[in-house]
Amino acid sequence: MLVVFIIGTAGSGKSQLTAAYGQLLGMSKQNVGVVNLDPGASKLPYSPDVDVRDYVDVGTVMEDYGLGPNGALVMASDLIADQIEKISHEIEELNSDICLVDTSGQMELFAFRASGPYIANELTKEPKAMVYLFDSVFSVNPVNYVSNLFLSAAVYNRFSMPQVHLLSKCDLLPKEEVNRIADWSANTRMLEDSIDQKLEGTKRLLSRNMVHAIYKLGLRFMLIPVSAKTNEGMVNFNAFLERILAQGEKFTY
Ligand SMILES: Nc1nc2c(ncn2[C@@H]2O[C@H](COP(=O)(O)OP(=O)(O)OP(=O)(O)O)[C@@H](O)[C@H]2O)c(=O)[nH]1
Ligand SMILES: [Mg+2]
Repeated sequence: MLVVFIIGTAGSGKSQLTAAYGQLLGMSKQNVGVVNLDPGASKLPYSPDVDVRDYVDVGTVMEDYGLGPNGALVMASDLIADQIEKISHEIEELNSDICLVDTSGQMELFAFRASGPYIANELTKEPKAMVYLFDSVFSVNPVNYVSNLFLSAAVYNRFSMPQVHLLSKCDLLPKEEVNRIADWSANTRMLEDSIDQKLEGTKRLLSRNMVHAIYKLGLRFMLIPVSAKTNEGMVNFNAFLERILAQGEKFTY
């Protein structure tokens, strides 16, 4: 079994991608398991085989501990970590070829608290990969794009797992914009040109230096445009994931 975590900033399309990719894999006769790891999810576009909401209820946590919604989500993440053995057992019982794990709406809950990497490690000893989403509309502005680069690098640093990068919701942008953003990931010079054209003053200087820092660290990747709505790019994404995993090498950066 291979376990694929879907991660990204709030609203970047994690749940829709989980649903669409799960469906696509199902059509190719693969045995797919889908796990919801987001305790705060209200409605999901798929029916999860394993659901952390069966273990932790955010509403109850708010009441029991006298917390607001965000504090309750933080607490919920820690409570999930306490239940990891049972959740892990449920996942094993699925006996799937591939298991898709939809993560918390608020990325920092999963990525930047101690419980996230703990959960990811303990959930399964099977091979794992991380799929990091760049929201298309958000990524049009080079400042946002560069900030997201840093976030994705921070996630890589936290989890040290093979990491694939997708440009999600690509149906929302004209083709030229999508290609331009994809080009930024392939060619730093192009990103620098856009920064010079679109940004001024401190933002330009800072963005340039941030790109250099990432470049110097050797943290590089290709963004694959995908849409969970039209399924554009999904086959490409699947092939990429398969190829890299088959080679058993790190496919990030
Ligand atoms: N046009 C378009 N809209 C999308 C796509 N994927 C997601 N959306 C929309 O973007 C919004 C957020 O999608 P979700 O899949 O819920 O995103 P998420 O990252 O799971 O969100 P949270 O878990 O709340 O952080 C919803 O309104 C979706 O309908 C896509 O590929 N194309
Ligand atoms: Mg979601």
